[in-house]
Amino acid sequence: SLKIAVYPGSFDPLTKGHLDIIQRAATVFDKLIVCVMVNKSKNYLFSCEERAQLIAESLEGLDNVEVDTCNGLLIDYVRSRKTNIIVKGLRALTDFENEFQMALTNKHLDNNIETFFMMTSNKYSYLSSSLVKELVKFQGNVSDFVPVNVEKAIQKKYEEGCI
Ligand code: COD
Repeated sequence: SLKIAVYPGSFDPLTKGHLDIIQRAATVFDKLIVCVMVNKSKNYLFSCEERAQLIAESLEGLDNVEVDTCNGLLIDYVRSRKTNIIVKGLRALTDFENEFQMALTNKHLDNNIETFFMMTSNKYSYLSSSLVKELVKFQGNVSDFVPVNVEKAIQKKYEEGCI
């Protein structure tokens, strides 16, 4: 049977670190669904639709990757896509604690759920969406950290006074 995996996140906005996980996970699973979701502890710069649009624009050549949005519970979404596989990325120790808590909570809610962690690539290990937003706020160059379409979109947010 086809192995379908869900890669959930805030993606506010997509970085080259996220993209690296997407590209690598797409070679491991038959189909990868990138799902833009809500993390209650975050305030978002981009709307859910904007975040999904920026991801979709960055997926050129990745034919087995789909983008979706959901504002519900992750495990409900995963089940609705007829799979039990979640993919997450891991950067430093700081990610571990959070991801550990979420993976075990999801497992408790549905024992059938399996979370797979992919180690960040060394060159993106320090990269985060919040770092990118901070750089743009002070007009630092983020072209090494985000795809070109994201760079344009975030610069526009700056010009609109949102950052
Ligand atoms: N290299 C590798 N991986 C990276 C990098 C990088 N440079 N940057 C980020 N990642 C990974 C993160 O570790 C994470 O796995 C993923 O990419 C997405 O990261 P973010 O920061 O965009 O997304 P988060 O952490 O805010 O996403 C949290 C969710 C939205 C998935 C979570 O809150 C959730 O599941 N929400 C839905 C409601 C729900 O079910 N809540 C209960 C959860 S137990």
